[in-house]
Amino acid sequence: MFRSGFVAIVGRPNVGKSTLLNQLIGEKIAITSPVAQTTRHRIKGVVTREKGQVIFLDTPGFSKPLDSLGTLLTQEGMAALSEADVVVVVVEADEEPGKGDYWVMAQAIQSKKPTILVLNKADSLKSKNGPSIPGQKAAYLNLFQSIDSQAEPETILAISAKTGKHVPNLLDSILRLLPEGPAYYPEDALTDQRLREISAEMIREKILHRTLEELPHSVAVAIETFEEKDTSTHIRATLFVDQDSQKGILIGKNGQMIKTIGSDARQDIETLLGHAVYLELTVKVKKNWRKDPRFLKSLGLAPASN
Ligand SMILES: Nc1nc2c(ncn2[C@@H]2O[C@H](COP(=O)(O)OP(=O)(O)OP(=O)(O)O)[C@@H](O)[C@H]2O)c(=O)[nH]1
Ligand SMILES: [Mg+2]
Repeated sequence: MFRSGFVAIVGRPNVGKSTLLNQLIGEKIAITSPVAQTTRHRIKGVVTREKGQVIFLDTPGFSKPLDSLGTLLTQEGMAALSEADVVVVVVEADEEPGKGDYWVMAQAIQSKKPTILVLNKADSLKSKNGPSIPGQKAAYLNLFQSIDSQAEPETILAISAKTGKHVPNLLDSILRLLPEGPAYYPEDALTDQRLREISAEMIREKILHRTLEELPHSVAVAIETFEEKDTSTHIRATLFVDQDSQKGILIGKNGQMIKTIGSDARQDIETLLGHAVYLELTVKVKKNWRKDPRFLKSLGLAPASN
């Protein structure tokens, strides 16, 4: 029997959802960073095995919305829950259960979909005096059942999205829960994102990595041109920041920061496209872009529609 369906990966920001998606797919299609709210769109990743096809929906971390962007991010998570056949709630094995996890679990329980509880980052649990895996599993299960004593996750798994440990077990558990169905995507499909969208995301990832403290969420990336030639691709992108002072940070002394970001991003995009990339970056100020629904829409960050 061939099984197929949609699986929403949800959790608070920074728990490792996108890292998990990449590990499941076996390629980097989603950007990751230590900064919360890295993911801004729902991203589909497709895994096809002999037993079935799973379409994963990576979502922005659920958090209390503070502006239009924050509201959009939470809506993306809710929309993914409503589309899903199975829900994977990701929490951090090396952290105590908290309010954010409670909120995400409550949304999953409310969806009434079969739910798998995944304790990620099990690799960073230090064995000696800190919490143990069984202890953490019990603590998170407790939190889950404090919301609804009748509710129960189908499975609880401790994994490492980073190293891949126990990720195949997760995939097996998911496949068992999916209904019989056809392959919705070709066998070799990995994602529904276009290359220009992934490229924009890779530029954003490098900005997050290089300007961690200074520019957490102030940058939006717009691809102006994306010209694929025989042996190379030419990309021009505009980086929008919120304030004049951020423009300086992003450009850096003698243009060093923007040069480094460009060179990091170019390498990743070359790996993605398999040939040479010419990348030209321009920085512009667009005040309060995160509160501007029309601008968000122009970036493809429109409210989720089904
Ligand atoms: N040690 C360890 N670190 C991990 C693991 N998975 C993810 N991380 C790290 O956790 C941070 C956040 O990872 P992301 O995959 O971006 O997290 P996310 O849940 O997608 O975050 P948002 O998109 O902001 O909601 C990154 O620095 C990852 O390298 C893991 O299994 N072990
Ligand atoms: Mg993410």
